[in-house]
Amino acid sequence: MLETINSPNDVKKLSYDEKKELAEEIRKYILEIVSENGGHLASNLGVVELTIALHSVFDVPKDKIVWDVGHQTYVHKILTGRRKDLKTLRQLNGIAGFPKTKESETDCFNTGHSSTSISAALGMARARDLKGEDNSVIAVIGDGALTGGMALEALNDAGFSKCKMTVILNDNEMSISPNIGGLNMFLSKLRTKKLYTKSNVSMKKIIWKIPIVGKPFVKIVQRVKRSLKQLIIPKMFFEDIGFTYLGPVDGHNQVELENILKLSKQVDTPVLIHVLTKKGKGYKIAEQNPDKFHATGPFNIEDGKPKKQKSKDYSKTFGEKLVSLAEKNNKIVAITASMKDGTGLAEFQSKFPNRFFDIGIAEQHAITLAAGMASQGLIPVVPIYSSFYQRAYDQVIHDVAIQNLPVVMCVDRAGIVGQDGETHQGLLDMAFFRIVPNLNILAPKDFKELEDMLEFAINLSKPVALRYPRGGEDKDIKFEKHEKIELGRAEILKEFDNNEDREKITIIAIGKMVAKAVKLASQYEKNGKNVQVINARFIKPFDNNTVIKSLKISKKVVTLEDGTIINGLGTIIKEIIAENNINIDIKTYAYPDQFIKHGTVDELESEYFPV
Ligand SMILES: Cc1ncc(C[n+]2csc(CCOP(=O)(O)OP(=O)(O)O)c2C)c(N)n1
Repeated sequence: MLETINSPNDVKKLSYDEKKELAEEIRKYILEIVSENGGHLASNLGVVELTIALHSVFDVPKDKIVWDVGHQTYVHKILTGRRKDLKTLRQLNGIAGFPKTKESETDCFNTGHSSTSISAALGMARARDLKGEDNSVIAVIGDGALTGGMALEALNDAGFSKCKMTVILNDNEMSISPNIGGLNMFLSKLRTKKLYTKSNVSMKKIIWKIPIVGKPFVKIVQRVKRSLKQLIIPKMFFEDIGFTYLGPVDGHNQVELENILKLSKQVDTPVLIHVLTKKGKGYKIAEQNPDKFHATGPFNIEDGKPKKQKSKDYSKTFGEKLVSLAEKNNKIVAITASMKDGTGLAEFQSKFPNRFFDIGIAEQHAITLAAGMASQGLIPVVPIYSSFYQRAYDQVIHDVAIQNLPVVMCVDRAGIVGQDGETHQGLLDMAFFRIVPNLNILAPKDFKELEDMLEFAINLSKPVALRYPRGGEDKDIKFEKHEKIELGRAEILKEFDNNEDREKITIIAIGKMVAKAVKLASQYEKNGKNVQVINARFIKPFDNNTVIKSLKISKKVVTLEDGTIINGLGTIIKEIIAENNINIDIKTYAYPDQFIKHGTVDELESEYFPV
């Protein structure tokens, strides 16, 4: 069956029995590929019937489907002519793990970060109306993504707009971990409200039995439905803010799904369809461990065990050190924006449940919440991935930095993250944080330095951004030296050999690139140069004195950093050279001013760094 599907038109021709078979084959195919390449498994297994239904009822690219986060688009890619290409999923020059307009005209909007779909879809719907066109616009958003502020801002606007559009709420009760929050409590009432579900089903039966005889009829039915629902559920949030609420519907029942989608097409105002799905559907091990199989590396299908054992990484090192510091200091609290496991906070949560806060996919709220706590004497530690810190930029400036509050902002996954690609690369944080007054910005060269820096940051009583990369330490370089961390002090890892005439070269690096600096130094030494290696440690305050001393006696300076070439370490050194009239050659290694595609960390680093 799968071999015959090359476009959505092929899906439209199938009977319901054939679609059932297709769904099974798609699950098998996705399982095979993700178990080889890694990727987002459980969310994709959960949306198989929903995606088949969408492509049965709507016509892409004329109709627009905006996938929130976009991690659940493997089925969509299979059905829109990329079945064979999916084998190259997330590989260098292969197809992306998220929607890409460049990849297919059926991907109408790029996503990767959560909670953007309703805004984008409303934008498309308004554009359609202004242009006098008549296509459908659909946002598909998970219950996790609905906890993000942007989604709520967009619901507020969309409901009031009266604009024709459909929001599909894909409710599997999970974010990456079990979903949290008041909205989740509200949704669970909708999921389980027996009375409501019953009446809804009979209402649907009435609607579907009567042939659709035009829009006026639908309007009357809507009005009747709304008043009935108001009687049954006193606070029908979605309806109250301007949406027609349809559902809940079983997200694995092909017939019901397609009927409700067809019905939604008849409504001229915003519609929200509440679809209940099971994360990991069809693969028992993922159904039982949906959080573990949200995103996974390669694994054995038979037992779900990873093909490669995960070694210790920076996030785990951070988590363990935080627990040991929190044991001695009860002012320390930890906040996560729905990324407890990814950021290494699981142990903290189990040891200090009262001091741990999972606040939903809400990075902006996380930072202002932390600022509020810090204003009352607590020491909030907030690990968020670098690319998601982009969301909280104004909160870092307005709520933390201006008030000089002691929030420890841990910038996890800083630098290249690899196969999630351009939306997830953490290449901008040094550049955008550097210009924020009052902020202290640090990056460790290895695990031990991360532990020391975390302790330093917690005791500093000032705003700190502490950045560290995805993965583990450098495989080749083991650092023996770990000088005490002092504010704004660099560490000289290797001094010049004195009394020598060999050409002097200063190599300055920060974070994980310090290991590369050491390797580069030995290459230069083999070529007869006299090299000094400086571990900058701080981007801000920067250790001008140590660096100027070294630059003044060098012929050349080389900088290495895992961030954009603009406004990072290289820029700092150029500023120092210009301001102090130093006559020196400079070579900067950093990422170019571009969005960096997907590929493994090693593949991408070797493309941009010499060692
Ligand atoms: C701004 C932002 N923060 C965090 C993430 C990481 N993230 C990716 S998917 C996800 C959970 C999404 O849950 P939901 O929307 O319910 O989709 P599901 O996977 O359950 O289908 C999270 C937290 C992200 N992509 N964007």
